[in-house]
Amino acid sequence: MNEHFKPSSPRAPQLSASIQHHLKFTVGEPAESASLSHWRFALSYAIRDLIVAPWFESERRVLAEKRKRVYYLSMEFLIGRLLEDAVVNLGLEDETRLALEDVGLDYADVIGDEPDAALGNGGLGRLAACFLDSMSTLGIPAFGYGIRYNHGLFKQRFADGWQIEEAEDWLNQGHVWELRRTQAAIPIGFGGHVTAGEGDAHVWHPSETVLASAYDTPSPGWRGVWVNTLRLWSAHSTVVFDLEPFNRGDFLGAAKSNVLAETISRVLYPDDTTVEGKRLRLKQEFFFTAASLRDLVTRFLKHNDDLRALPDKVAIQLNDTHPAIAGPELIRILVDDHGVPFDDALDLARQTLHYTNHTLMPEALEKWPTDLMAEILPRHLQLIERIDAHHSGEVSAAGHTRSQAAAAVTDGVVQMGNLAFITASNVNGVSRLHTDLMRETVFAELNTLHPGRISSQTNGVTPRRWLRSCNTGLSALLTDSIGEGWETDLDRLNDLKPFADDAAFREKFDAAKRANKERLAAYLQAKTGHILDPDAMFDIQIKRIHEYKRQLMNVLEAAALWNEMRRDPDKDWPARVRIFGGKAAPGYEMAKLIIKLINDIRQVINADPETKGRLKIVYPPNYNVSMAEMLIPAANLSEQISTAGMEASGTGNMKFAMNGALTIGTLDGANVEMRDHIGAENIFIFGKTASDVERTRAEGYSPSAAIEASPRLKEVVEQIETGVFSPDDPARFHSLADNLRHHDWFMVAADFQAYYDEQRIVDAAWADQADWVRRAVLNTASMGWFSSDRTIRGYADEIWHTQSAL
Ligand code: 26Q
Repeated sequence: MNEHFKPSSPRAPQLSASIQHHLKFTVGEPAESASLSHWRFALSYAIRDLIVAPWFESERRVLAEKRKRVYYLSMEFLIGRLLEDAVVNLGLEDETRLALEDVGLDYADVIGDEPDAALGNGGLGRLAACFLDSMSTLGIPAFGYGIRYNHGLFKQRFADGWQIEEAEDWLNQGHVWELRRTQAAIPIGFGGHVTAGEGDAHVWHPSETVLASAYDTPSPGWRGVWVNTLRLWSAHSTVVFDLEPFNRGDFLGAAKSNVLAETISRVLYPDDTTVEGKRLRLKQEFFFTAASLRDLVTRFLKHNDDLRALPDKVAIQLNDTHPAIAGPELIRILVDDHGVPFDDALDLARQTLHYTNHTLMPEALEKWPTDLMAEILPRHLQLIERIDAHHSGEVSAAGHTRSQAAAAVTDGVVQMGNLAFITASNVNGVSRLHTDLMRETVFAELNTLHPGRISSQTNGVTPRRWLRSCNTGLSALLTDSIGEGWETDLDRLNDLKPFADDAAFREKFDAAKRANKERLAAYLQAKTGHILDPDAMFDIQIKRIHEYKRQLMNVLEAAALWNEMRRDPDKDWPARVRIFGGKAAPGYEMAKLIIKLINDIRQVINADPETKGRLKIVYPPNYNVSMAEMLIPAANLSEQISTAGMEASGTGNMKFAMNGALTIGTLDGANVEMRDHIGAENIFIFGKTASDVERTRAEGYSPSAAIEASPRLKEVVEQIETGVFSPDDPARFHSLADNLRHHDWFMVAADFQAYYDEQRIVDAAWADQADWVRRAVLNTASMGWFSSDRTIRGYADEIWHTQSAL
């Protein structure tokens, strides 16, 4: 077949006409002078038009059928680009390609022109985005609620190998997908005082009020049949403009109230571990949670008259504790605004709210000082104390006692995890291991007091974006071999298993991988100047930079391998490219130092003629969702090497395996369940288990002894200490090396040798290419269970008790 031949579609001319129409009347640009961005806007409007009718129809159906709705409250929605998602979900790729070709444009260029909406830090935010896609695809009526940050996650660049953060500006050209809802502005108060009212009711007199205005983005499911809404809140001043100071010539003073109010939704907190002791963060949390609850209660009351029916029509999922003020706020709405007695209000809130925990790390569990709470949310602090007292009473009445470890308020601090647990009917972990550990550690006592409240919902990822869109070559091969429909029924990938032994199929599978690697090599060459050999093994670790994720162990192993290659240059070393991607929280000094170390080691290794062509390190700056979509399909090896017990689930691990990468990893998070599905023989597992880690710590772990026991590690640590990788500043990494020798909380030294040895097993496996590809096929074939559709069905059946409207 002529490769330029494309089947014509009756919809192509219509789409072309619509694009032309929008270019002229919505964008306001003549075709002759239109830039790539102008065309991208025109195409986006044309596609958006096609979503409107099913969007209205979905809403109409929910109301007509009086369906229960899910409200997913999340501080983060890491949605990335939306145009390709919409085109692919609507099934309009061929038509779009043709329409763009008509005006001399390339589909990938136009798609690639859209800035990422980086309204999240990492896994938790991306999970929320995958869940939106799955809820829409499954036809589960839902709203996502979050914040419309003016500036999403910072842009990362490297200056001499150090991370530099710059403000991100995704709204700069305007955002095509959102619609501002001026009717839906909600006043949100802060501070002030409380006076007693009738019965349990009180009156809160805030000292400050800001307006929350709603921006709606449609979220179309597969084939655009069902469309849910992502509603993001933006903060504005209640005062239009302060004319009085302006007229006096005090221009700064005149702008003040607007600036202060808008600060609330200005930036995303670039932190995924440590609790920022900042009042602004607490204000952000309350701002979007309160706006969302008032919005959904108003919607409920439009169609129902009895608030006691709330749990029948509404399920609220709290994405971590960030929106956990929802408990007290919902109770406040019921008690203070609607006269519901406190005990009934607590009951209703509990039946409506559900809480997902994403971390066990003590420093990442949110805690708010009660004096800060009293200052910003005085009524909520009263309610939290009352909720806590009520809970304590319940526990005693049942013949138990409750220690401070299970209280919502202790020693002048509000424990948001405990508060969320106490005010929710279901609390879930995000993988089996994580859920088990939750039951044994952070929530051990609350779990005994409320057996059955904790459930496990292992994460998943949307196969539409993370397979169908980002890997068109493999997707076409899948459809050719197992037929259509796998995009919404990912268990069908199982049908691929017999093909693993079919050499002709393996060749095609490998050709798809090879094409993805070539595409990535071209992209990385343009971005970093590095020339990559697509025949080399692409070994990738992409995620936030954190000590527990152990990018340090990865780069130390690369350095140890380099030493070994120089010692034994005649050995048949396989060619590898080690690719890193990820950002460090700006205040996280050790993570930033690890970035610098990776870049310093990269420079030394890449400059060595002796290992040239065999080992190369690449670290493209500003890793984001779009870069992930390019990297993941091109990976041969996926690095999932966290200290066991610390990665709640991981979701990148799933994306890689689905796209036919083999995993080297620890028995942590969802890796454990991946091994169960993939089979231990098709995944490279090494190192300490979660219980080994616990035992080693209890016995008194000595990192210096571990370093002594591994000559290869010892050599690398000494090289770092003597400035082999930082000749301009030999002391640069002394703090890092000291930490490794004397603390090493994340057990890099303890696992190093096992990791090194496992990497040599990977080398040997790579040498047998046919068998490697066979295992890669089996990885893809085994990953059906990790679709976020399966996860959402779990939430719908076991937590929300909602049904598909389809
Ligand atoms: C809290 C307080 C103040 C400022 C920031 C934060 C904050 C922000 C983001 C705390 C945590 C986060 C993000 C956490 C996160 O992404 N967790 C990841 O969630 C994924 C989805 O469940 C899991 O797969 C990962 O294992 C988990 O690390």
